[in-house]
Amino acid sequence: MFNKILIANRGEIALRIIRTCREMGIKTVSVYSTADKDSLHVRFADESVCIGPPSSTESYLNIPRIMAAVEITNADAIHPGYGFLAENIEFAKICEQYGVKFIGPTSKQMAKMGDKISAKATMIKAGVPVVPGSEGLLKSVKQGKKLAKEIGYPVILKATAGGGGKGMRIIWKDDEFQHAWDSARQESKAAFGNDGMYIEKFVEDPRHIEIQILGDQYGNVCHLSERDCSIQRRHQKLVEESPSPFMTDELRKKMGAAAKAAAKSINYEGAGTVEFLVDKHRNFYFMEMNTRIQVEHPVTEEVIDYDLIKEQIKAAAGIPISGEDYFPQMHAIECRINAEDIYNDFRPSPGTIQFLHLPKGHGIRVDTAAYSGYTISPYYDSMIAKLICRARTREECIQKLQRALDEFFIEGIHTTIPFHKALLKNEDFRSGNFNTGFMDTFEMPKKTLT
Ligand code: MV4
Repeated sequence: MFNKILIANRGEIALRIIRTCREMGIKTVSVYSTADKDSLHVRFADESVCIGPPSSTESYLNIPRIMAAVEITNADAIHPGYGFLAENIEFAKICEQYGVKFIGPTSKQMAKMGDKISAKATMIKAGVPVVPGSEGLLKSVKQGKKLAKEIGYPVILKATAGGGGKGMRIIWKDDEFQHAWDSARQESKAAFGNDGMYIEKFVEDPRHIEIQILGDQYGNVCHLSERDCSIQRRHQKLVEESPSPFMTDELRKKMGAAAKAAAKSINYEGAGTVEFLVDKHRNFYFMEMNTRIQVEHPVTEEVIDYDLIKEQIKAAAGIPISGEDYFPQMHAIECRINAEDIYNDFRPSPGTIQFLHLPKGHGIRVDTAAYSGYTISPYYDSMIAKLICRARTREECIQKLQRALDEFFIEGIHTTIPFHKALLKNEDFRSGNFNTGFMDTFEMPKKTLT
């Protein structure tokens, strides 16, 4: 087992990793920017190293400075958390060369899923269902139009380097193709430095359902069931839950098997997530694989009663898994509490939390690094807490979330709490009748006092 893990991250996930390390008797090193000098991840780690000014590129994304922190603290592993360097192939490669264990897949495994077109080709070979579309890069508008006609409109144009909906265009008819092509290529060139494009049949009103998987270094893979992440806005998840209200035992078996086949085909080690689009007929299609621990991992932890960070660390240390799958025993829902003004287009609302009161009690978990007096910096993302409730049924879970939100007080900044309260009253949400288009028509609550 590792002696000392350096956590190349900040905020709630850094704290989350420190907690598991302490339980496992592993020493921890935090790195931090000057903006985070008073953060809990700095206080709770055994050692901490300042790696630069607030700007991410000069601190949490700065590989030489992080490797210098590894050097001076003699850490033998790095946990990247999510975001920042978690899916950076170059960083994983440098860790390998340097002889410090990157807690996650190898750079080679990561690279196989990094580029969308090659990931899709790998999935076809593994027998995982993918959306019908172009095989490989599109070479021209002419070729694209010809393929689109064969597949049938509407189609969706995607960037091979894409993510978060960038460089993506829905095309409804032939004469929209040229414009979509030009603008999507320009956008993805600017965002990723790569303008490779492909097309797929556009799946209308899909659900976003992802399967958590875990692999060891000996080719064993298990799945840990699904999370439904259909409640999103501009590709930002707002709420995640497990089990999915749309899931059946049969579909879970099929999607679980497909996710395992996906992971096995690239010899995947560590925790990962296979994302699928699921249409109204319960056809499912591989979308992409996330080669990291995700923000919403607690939902899975709560329903199967398992510490995913601990399993990630064990897998990275070379401990084998049994390969047995896990199924939800409870229902869990996570609400992301962001410092955003929901009455102004979810605009970020950084600032100082004047007063913080967290909900407590049976079945309630709050993952956060915030405290009364904590200042949310404009340099990083706006998530300040994750409220996760667990109960035997979805109905009880929603009741518990409502009670918890009613005793959640954050003063001094705007938060997404009023949105979550309104969502939980929505009949379509309550009945499980939602897909990724839900937020396009959801009516925001009226602004009230208190
Ligand atoms: C799609 C799709 C419909 N059909 N692909 C959005 C992010 C990117 N990773 C893939 N995305 C989509 N791909 C086909 N063939 C619809 C989306 C999509 C979406 C997917 C998951 C969650 C939210 C979404 C919101 C809009 C579009």
